[in-house]
Amino acid sequence: MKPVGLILFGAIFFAPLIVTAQSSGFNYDEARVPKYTLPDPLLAADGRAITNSVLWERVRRPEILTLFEDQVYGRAPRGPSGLSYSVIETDQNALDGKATRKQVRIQLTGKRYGPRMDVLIYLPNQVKGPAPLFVGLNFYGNHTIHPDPNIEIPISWCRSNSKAGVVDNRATEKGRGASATRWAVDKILARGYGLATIYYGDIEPDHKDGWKSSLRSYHLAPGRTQPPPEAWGAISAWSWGLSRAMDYFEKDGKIDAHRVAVIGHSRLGKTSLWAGASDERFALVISNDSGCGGAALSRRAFGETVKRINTSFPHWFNDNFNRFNDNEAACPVDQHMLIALMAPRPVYVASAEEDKWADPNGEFLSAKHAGPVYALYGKGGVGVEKHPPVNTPVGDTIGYHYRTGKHDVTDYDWERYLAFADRHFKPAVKGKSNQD
Ligand code: GTR
Repeated sequence: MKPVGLILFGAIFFAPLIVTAQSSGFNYDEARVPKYTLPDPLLAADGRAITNSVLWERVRRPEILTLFEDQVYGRAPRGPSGLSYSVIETDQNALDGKATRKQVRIQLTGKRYGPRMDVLIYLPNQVKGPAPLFVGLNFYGNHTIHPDPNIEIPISWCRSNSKAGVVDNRATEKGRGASATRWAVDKILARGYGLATIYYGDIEPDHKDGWKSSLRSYHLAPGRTQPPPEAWGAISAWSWGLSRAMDYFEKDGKIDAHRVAVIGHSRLGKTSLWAGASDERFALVISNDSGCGGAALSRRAFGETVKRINTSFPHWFNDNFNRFNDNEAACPVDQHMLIALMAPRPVYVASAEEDKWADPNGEFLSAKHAGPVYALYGKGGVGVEKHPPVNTPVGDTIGYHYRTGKHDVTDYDWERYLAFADRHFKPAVKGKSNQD
């Protein structure tokens, strides 16, 4: 097969920095998207055409994964050989008896000291067997996702945000429930799913020197004072933390570790995608408004660009990714190949109309161009050629929607994710699917 040679023409909840729906000096005009050619996910480095799922899994998938490790997110170390954790709190009668709450402390080095993260878990009491689960990182502490007064408040560094109750870079009581609109806890439980969340700053504080106090510093080779250019960046560290949560889920008999969906918003959507790509135990992957370095095609340079993201957030990706500043075409991968790494698992990409910074069309096109890899498994992709209208979900094993409104996670998004999970997971409690 010949290279496809696709020629194409082509803020926020308490966001940390001012994330605007549009920033000046960046392109928001579809007519000004540069011409670009996407690398072909089905063409191996040695020129071989990848024509079936065996070749994909043996040859091309490992190649693409390695490219993303080396050039974009960085190579993460293996997890610790033994998982060191303790259940620090549990209540079988939480949320008016609807849920069992567990708070589990995981030591990230595998030893009894050093960096640790707290996992908050709600499991639906009406489900008798192991429950399927959504897991996602949060921005300001587990206590922000629900007003439940028993949720532990993190002790790790937090980005300034008075609305989220952060004082002097520490979380406080005032933050309880501050981001509850983004976590449809009641809906999730009523539909028979559990929910687990972790404060991402427990894994690594989100600033350029955050790695020095995080587990990344525990993995520096002797004699080194900086991670090497291909080493893991913060996104990779955060997704590594999600994998450690998965290590725990595999040990908890009340959780169905084969039906865990990983979800994330914005930078944490970039993280959920990388977690799903690098750890195939995640059975379903959701990207909510993840944008540049997440679902959006970098080559479109629409809204946030590679140069801009590497400049604003030099710690998110590995140092090699800087090579593609103003030079996206030189990158051997683009983000449709990241989506393709989920195949044949279900993956959902969501965009919002007012979130131009994240390039909704670029997010859609990534989802669409991952389709040929899903086709190797006989699975349907987004199922449409053109970007769908607002509030019109599409897709089979690759789901996509374009919601009205801003950069956020809303009940509308959760309704779609629950319907998608219902379709692919067949949970114990039947929900009315709003998508079918
Ligand atoms: C912005 C960044 C986006 C997105 C967002 C967020 O400042 O430009 O890529 O990640 O932050 O995470 O809220």
